[in-house]
Amino acid sequence: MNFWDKKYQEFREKVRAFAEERVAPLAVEIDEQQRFPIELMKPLADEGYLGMVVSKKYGGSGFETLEYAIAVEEFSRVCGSTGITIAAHNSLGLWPIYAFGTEEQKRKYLPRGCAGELVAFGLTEPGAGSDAGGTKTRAVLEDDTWTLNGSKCWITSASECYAAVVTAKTSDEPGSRGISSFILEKGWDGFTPGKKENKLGLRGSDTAFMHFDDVKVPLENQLGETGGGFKQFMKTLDGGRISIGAMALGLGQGALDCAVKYAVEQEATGLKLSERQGVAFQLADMETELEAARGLIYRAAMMKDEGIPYSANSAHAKLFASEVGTRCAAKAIGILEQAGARVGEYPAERIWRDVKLCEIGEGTSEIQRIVISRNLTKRYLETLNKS
Ligand code: COS
Repeated sequence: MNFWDKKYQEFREKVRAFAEERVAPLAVEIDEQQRFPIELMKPLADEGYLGMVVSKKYGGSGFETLEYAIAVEEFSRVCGSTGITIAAHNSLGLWPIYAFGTEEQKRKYLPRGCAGELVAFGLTEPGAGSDAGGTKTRAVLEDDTWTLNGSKCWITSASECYAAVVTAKTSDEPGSRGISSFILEKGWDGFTPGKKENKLGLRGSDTAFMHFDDVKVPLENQLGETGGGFKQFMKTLDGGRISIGAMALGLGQGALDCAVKYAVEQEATGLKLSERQGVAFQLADMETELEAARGLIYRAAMMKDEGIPYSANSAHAKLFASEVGTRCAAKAIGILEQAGARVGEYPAERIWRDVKLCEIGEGTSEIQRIVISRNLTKRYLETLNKS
């Protein structure tokens, strides 16, 4: 598998054409209005973009992770809000059901999800963000029914989803050990979306609280074994981080494309901006860093599909790409000067607001550094033990 194969180039062209035609025209409006573009869900699903990580057996489009990363990159290049909606639904909503669900759960929930009804992922809580083991949402089992109480926050598609996978504490074992996970359906008594976030960026995506008030969850909706929820969600985030890296890469590429166009079109004192070294060198640095990020993301994607442990690799990809994306957006605004500072005129300012959130969502840059450094020391200690 080589990511420069014609197959992937053709796939990218196909996604780009769809993204330019159907998504790009909405990007400014949904950002300004903070409007979730519900009308895009069916066309996206019809093209297979809302079931990318699921096999055809369960209604998905069965793409490779590399193709999925390319798609998220291309959608994010024109609209970060659409990028996060696709990424969160595929990686965080569908994937845990696909990876850990029973046959019945897969048959029940995946086809609807792949057909365009969103699935959300409820991990973060007001008091448990980076410390995911600090979950306070509680589930108590009685007569084959769990009763859930608590709240989740910063949940992508919390208001728009039809189902959600969520974690809750099911025993008093300390930290991560007593956490289990569940599939909940919208419309169940006591399961309600809460206040919508007024976000810096990704304003056309739906981010809100989720509340559980004595929600009755049948035993058959428990996902995986009791006490296994934390590890499931960590594995889910390992995959999700590839797609957040791809989002940041697409946003950074959008910033570079915007800066190159401006630098070629604008002249100052008889020279095109692109002919001035101060600008040209910045463009060169942007492309170099984006290519390096692309390599990390595609490598992690290929490792996932090959079954090679990739936890640290997806953290490398997410950490590097999100910080590169932010640098590229800031440079693009600098190159555009006043035009870059005017809201809504060029995409650079929107990209800068959107891509900053890639440094935070699905684990902050500091969390990625924890994941990477723990893997590093673990590998070193394993080498010592072998020698
Ligand atoms: N895959 C499989 N298992 C994993 C894992 C992974 N990626 N990461 C951790 N585990 C396991 C550990 O091996 C450990 O297992 P044992 O108890 O059997 O030894 C268990 O899970 C607990 O792990 P750890 O001790 O590392 O947990 P910590 O509480 O120290 O937390 C971090 C680890 C900080 C990495 C975790 O809380 C985290 O990722 N936080 C960020 C959460 C996040 O990204 N939130 C964004 C939400 S989505 S917008």
